[in-house]
Amino acid sequence: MDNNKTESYFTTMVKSKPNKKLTTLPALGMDADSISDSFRHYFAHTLGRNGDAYTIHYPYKALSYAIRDRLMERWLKTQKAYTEADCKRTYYLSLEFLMGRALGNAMLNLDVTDSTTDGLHDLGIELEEVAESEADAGLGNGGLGRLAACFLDSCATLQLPVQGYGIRYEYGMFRQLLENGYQVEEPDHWLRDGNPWEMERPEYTQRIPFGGHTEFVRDEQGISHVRWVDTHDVLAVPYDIPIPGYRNGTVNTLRLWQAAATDEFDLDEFNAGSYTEAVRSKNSAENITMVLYPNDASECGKELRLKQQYFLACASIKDALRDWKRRKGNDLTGFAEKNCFQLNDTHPTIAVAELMRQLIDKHDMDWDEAWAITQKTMAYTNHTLLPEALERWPVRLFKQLLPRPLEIIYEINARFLGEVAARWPGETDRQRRLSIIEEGPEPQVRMAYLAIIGSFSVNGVAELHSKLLVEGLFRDFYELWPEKFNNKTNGVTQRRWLAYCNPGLRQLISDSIGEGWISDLDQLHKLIPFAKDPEFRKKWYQVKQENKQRLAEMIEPCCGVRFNTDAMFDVQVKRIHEYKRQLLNILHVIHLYARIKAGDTKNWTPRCVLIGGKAAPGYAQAKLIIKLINNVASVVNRDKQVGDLLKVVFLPNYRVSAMEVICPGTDLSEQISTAGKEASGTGNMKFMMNGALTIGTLDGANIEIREEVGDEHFFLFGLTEQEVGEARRSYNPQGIIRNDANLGRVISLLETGHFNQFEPGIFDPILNAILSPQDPWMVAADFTSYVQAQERAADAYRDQDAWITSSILNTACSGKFSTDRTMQDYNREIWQMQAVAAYPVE
Ligand code: 26Q
Repeated sequence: MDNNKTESYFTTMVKSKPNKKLTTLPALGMDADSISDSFRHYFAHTLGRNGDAYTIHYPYKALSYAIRDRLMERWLKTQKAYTEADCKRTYYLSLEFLMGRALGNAMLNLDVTDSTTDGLHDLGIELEEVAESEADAGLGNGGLGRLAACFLDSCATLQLPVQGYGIRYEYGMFRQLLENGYQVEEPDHWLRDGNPWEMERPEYTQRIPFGGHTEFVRDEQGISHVRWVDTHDVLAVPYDIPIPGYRNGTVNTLRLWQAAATDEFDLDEFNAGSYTEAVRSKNSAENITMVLYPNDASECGKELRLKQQYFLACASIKDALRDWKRRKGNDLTGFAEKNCFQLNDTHPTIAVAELMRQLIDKHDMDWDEAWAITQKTMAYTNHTLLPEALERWPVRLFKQLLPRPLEIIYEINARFLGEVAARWPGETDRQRRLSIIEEGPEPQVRMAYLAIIGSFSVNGVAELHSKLLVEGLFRDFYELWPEKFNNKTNGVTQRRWLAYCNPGLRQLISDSIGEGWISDLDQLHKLIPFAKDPEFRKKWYQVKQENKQRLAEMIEPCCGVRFNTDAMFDVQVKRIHEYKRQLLNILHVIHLYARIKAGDTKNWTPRCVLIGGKAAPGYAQAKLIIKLINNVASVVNRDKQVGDLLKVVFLPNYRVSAMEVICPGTDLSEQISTAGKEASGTGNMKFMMNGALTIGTLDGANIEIREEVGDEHFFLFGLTEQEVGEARRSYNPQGIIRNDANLGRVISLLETGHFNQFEPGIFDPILNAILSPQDPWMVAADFTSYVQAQERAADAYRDQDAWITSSILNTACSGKFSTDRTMQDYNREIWQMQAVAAYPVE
């Protein structure tokens, strides 16, 4: 620690000879009796509960501790194995880790689900009820945060020394309620009842500076140094969460930082006699990690968010350097060969400047040496093509909060622009375009540019996305450094997203092809021949029906609507955003309703449409789309003439644990973004893996999904990315409406207020958006082709034999979309680490 004031906050570390006795314990049993014994120990002795009356929370806690103990021994061994192997490590820096629930996942990976079920059963307790009482760890918005969680799972399974660094938000993603069809947000105080999955590690607390100013000082040799002084410091206290690999004895770490006030008083306040004011100011420090920003696609420009970003970057880099010095002493040569920082979007990108600062100001390195290390250790992943989502921070704010990192950014920029000028002499316009600082009345720091300049690798998250990045947003940088740019197509972990969430299908698959697919998803290819087997298809159908039943049972109490499992379950769950076009989906629902009302129901396929997702609290148009979905649902679901031909619901509070029930019970997966806007999508992969067919545009990873499964098992529609660009120039929604009677009928139902009889005019902003020639999302442009694709899907569904065949093939061809493959790609081409086994075999 670079300030002994911090050290006094905690007990000083005891230094003694290595003492093996302290940590050598007999391995804990994994059988039903051992687990039941541990469970009762925690329930009665630690938690002090008795068996006559208790809330479900206590069995949950007792079981979590029992399972955690079994992770702990493996965790210690894994960390020891990494130290002994002296291996290269990667740090995954992310403002979001959307972990969901931990208990079921830990039991699956430790292979104790069956023994635990039995052990608890003997005590008269149902495991399922216990596991259901766990709150989701919702420390993320959506795709990017869940991707980070899947990455950690795969790295532990592949025995890669990857550690996650994130923030321990006191409040995670808000809970979504509906009032009169409108989204209402409620705080998610997920830590209220304690979190058995975290270990506080106060001994690794770091001190994070903010504010103040910089000054030059000369040392005895006359060399000048910069000091960042008069700072207001905040402590970063780490909490570690175990990340178990799949049955391999490896347990990696997710380290989450929580802000705490230093115990130093503000002297001015104190001297002014204001003791209570001085104590109160602890709040402002602790506010830093209070809440996750629920904003998933636009930068918000809030000071507190920038503080969060620096807090994470500074604490994590200090921690990585501390660990290096613990193992290797003060010599930092070789650091770049043994460490890598993967930046999850631009959110932690201030780490580029912060690593430079720590190397130069704290480790006395010269600029060139520090820059060489930085450029060899930083790698950046981009997750968006929307220009409005590219992070920018006002220079003014930066200067106030982070004066020293800002100076370093200026210096990085000056040297970089020098290179640009040398390569393209006289091209001042190019220099202006490439500058990290965007000039204007309010100059801004472009975080993506800092990330590209400071990294040796820049990747997109699906083939199309990576291609569009180098052709568009980052074109100038690609011209300069083509070798930096690469693609890493996203994935999802099949442990959570098939083995754990779909036990019926897991059993059927494993009975047919063995269990190898759980750690080698390409083995699902072995299912292909089974698609021809009528007996197998029948079993596949039965599993799907059971999963649809389970989903229907989740929906009914929340939405008051009963889904008939004979109908096609048509699902779109994801963040609500105009580019994802939930609006197009609901327009199609209105079209189906209009057909029913017109008696046009020959060869009808009954459908149950499920839509779910959260809107950013400040995103009015997205919130209005939720209201429209709910209003349409209440008209459709009440209509006797519609009956079971069509049902529509908006499921409130979509989250990881809801998806675990939704994706196994889905027939048709809606992936309908405007082409070129969805970087990848990962929900699309979860659905495919669970045997849903996709209706989708040529966008993000949809393209690769269709390539893998074959176009006859995918319902394609819509303009391509290139066609979107061309059509935009003369886009005329009114003309399209005149030429498509179906769309005309839908629009007039909206215009006449059919879905808002007592709320006149509320949907005008939606109508205006559809009718505008400037509509960036081109909803009207794709309507006709979408309806046709929906008709193909409906017809296909009526041939159940063919549908099930396609369903099997979707699962069988989903091997590419495992994050195991994604992580192997990252490791081969970016991180270049050796795997390290903690146990020889387990
Ligand atoms: C930025 C600044 C200030 C406040 C919030 C944010 C912010 C937070 C979260 C901006 C963006 C996000 C999340 C983005 C995200 O989830 N992107 C998705 O990433 C997935 C994983 O790569 C892709 O599959 C999706 O296509 C992409 O939309």
